[in-house]
Formats: sequence, C-alpha cells, structure tokens
Amino acid sequence: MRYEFPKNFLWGAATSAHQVEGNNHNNWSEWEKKNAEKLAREAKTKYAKWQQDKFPEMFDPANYISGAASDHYNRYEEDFDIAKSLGHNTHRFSVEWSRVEPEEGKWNEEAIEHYRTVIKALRARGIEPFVMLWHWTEPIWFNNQGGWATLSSAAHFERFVRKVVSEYKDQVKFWVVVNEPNVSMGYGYYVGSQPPGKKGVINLIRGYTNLFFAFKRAARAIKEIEPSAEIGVANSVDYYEVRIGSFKSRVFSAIVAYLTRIFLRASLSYCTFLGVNYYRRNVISFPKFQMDATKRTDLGWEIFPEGIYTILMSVRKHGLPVYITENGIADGDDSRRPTYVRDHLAQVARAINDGVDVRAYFHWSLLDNFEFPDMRGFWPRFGLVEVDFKTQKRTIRPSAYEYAKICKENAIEI
Ligand code: IFM
Repeated sequence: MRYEFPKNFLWGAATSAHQVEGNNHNNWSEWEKKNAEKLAREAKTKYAKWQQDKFPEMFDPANYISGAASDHYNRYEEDFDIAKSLGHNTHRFSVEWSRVEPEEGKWNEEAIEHYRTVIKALRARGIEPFVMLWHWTEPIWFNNQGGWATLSSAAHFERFVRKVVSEYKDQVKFWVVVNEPNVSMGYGYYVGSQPPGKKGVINLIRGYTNLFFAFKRAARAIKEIEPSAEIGVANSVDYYEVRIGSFKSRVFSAIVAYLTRIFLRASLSYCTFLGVNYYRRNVISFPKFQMDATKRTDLGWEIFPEGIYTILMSVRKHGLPVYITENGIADGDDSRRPTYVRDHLAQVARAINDGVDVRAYFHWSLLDNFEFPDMRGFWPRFGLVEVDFKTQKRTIRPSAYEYAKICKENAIEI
C-alpha cells in the first residue's frame, strides 16, 4: 500500500555545529584534550567485546578529539548540494555560541556572517533552515563561570539568542532553542562523563533549573523580536518499557516517563511546536532483558520502530504540531539503516493516519560525525553520507537513496 504524507511535509536531516564543523574552541574541545587518553583506556570496560572487535579505533585517543570533524564549516556548500540532490527540503543545524561570542559580550562578526551565508546557501537550494540555538557546547568563558550550574547562565544565553535571532530573523522561521536537555544534563551534570563533567543530584538540579530559565527567557525573547517565529525544543523521548510485574511496572513507568519528560511538559506553553527525538526502546526488567542481536545498532541500542508510533500517540494530547527533530542509527556498514528508515517512517505514517499532526522528519544525521552523548567520538557512524575523516571525502550511502525516494515522492510503500 502506498501512503502519501501530508502536503508540505518537511524532509531533511540534522547536524550540530561541534559534531560536524571542525576546529571549534569551546568547553568540549578543552575537555577532549584533557580526557582523550583516559577515554581510550576506558573503552575496554565501557563497550562490549563485539563492539571493541568491530571498532578498534575506540582505543585510539584521536577518536575522542573532534579536531577537523567533518570539516562542514568549510564544506557546507558541497554538503547542501548533496542534501538537495537527495530531495531534502529542510535542514537542521546549530549556531556555535563559542564562535559567535568567543569573549563575554563581544560578537565575532566573521562568525555571524558565516552563519548568514550558511542560511542563504540553504535558502538558495530551496531548503528550509531549522536553527538550533544550544546543542550542548558553550564558550569557555561561560564554562569558567560555572556553566549551567550558575544563576547568571540564563541571562548570558538570552543575550546570545537575542543577537542571533535579530541577525537572521528575516531568513529563519523555525528556532529550536535547546537539544535533549535530559540527555545533556544527565551525562554532563549528573554522571559527569561529558563536559562539563559535573556530578551528583545538586548539580543536576541546578543545571536543569538554570537551563530551563534560560530556555524560557530565550523563547520569550524570540517571540518579542519576531512574533511570527516558530519555537520548539528537541526533546529526547525514547520508548521505555518496564517489565517488573504489572502494578510495579505501571508505577515505575509513570516515574520514568515523568523524569524523562519534565522539560518537555514545562516548556509546552512557550513552544509553537513539539520536537521529538526518537532512537530506541529501553526495556527495564529483572533479570536483565536480553536483546535480539539482529535488532541492535552499533551502539547496542535496540531497533524498535513501533516505539516511535507509541511516542507520537502519547504526545498528541499536548495539542501542538509535532516535528521529528531526530531519528537515526549508528550503522557503520549501512546494513540496517535502509530498513530502519523505512520501518520508522511507516510508523510515522501510521501515527499521522491515527490523528497525530506530524509535520517534519529530520534524519540524524546528514553526515558521519563526532558522536556526542557520553563522549563516544568518531567510531559510531550515524551519517546518510559517509565521511572519510582522513580525506574528508563524502560517499552517499545506499540508505540515503532509500530515504531520498521517500522524500522526493512524499510517500512510502507500506
Ligand atoms: O549525536 C547525538 C546528538 O548530538 C543528540 N541526539 C542523539 C544523537 C545520537 O546519539
């Protein structure tokens, strides 16, 4: 059966500045230099044997230094040509705060012009820009003042957002204020395994609260500067399934859902759309759930397309249009990505059919890049386009063509 997506549906892919641009100087690049050796040593205990055998580069400290990354800062024209050839009509990217405001209160005009050209390059190709304002990286001065654990962080972020929005408001309609607050705060402020490496409940509460204040101030500022702007958050909403006896499971599920969606719920009244990042199912059970090895990604995440349907149905009650701001798979040999894309989009089609107002799908990611959460580095390959990090050669993967067919036809065979 052929399913036609709604007219004007947006099809594209997402990236983030530090993961693809190369040569950033921010809190992550500093952390990478200090921790690369340690991370390479820890790979022995952090990853499973099958992952270690398949990706020995995880033992090389260079894996954990973003360096030139995918050199997208210089090659964005070439990358957008590829996106256009693949039928994308939208693209999500982030503006790197540390480039725009390298010193507190001082704007770098060259960086501001750079992103203006990036936006124009997208528009020239008929690609709608979705601009992410905070995808986890910060200027060093901001970090030195305590990052999100400090009360003044919200005012700093608002100043940056005001500047960016005022500069690009004529060319940009869609603003995504923050990416996956739960994941970044979890690893960065509670576990301490990614920048800024803070740990414990107090830091988590401080970080989360200030990030929320920052979001609120930013969202209000955007509305004030451009009342017709579309505003959202990219929420990480994976599917949790709890199997510990029916009553306990219900209670536990409710707690997990609450904890993973605090930001989502609190942010709703400031947003005009709801961003959903979906990757996998997490089964919580005792004894531990044994995942079918044919259904796992290179990161060991379970491939579970039905989960995106359940998640979409569960956010319908909020009454906002939904944009799937990320969905993708770490798959170095591209053996599972074609099916992953098709199966997830078939579930998206099902949710639309059942009444969810889904308006966009962004695949994560356009390019192989420096994988962020928990500081994993280059070995996990998320790109529709393969990047040879030594030569920067781009090779379009078969899955990209599968996806392109759906984008171009605005339809899927299910
Ligand atoms: O690479 C990340 C991205 O930075 C945030 N969302 C999940 C992606 C894959 O892990």
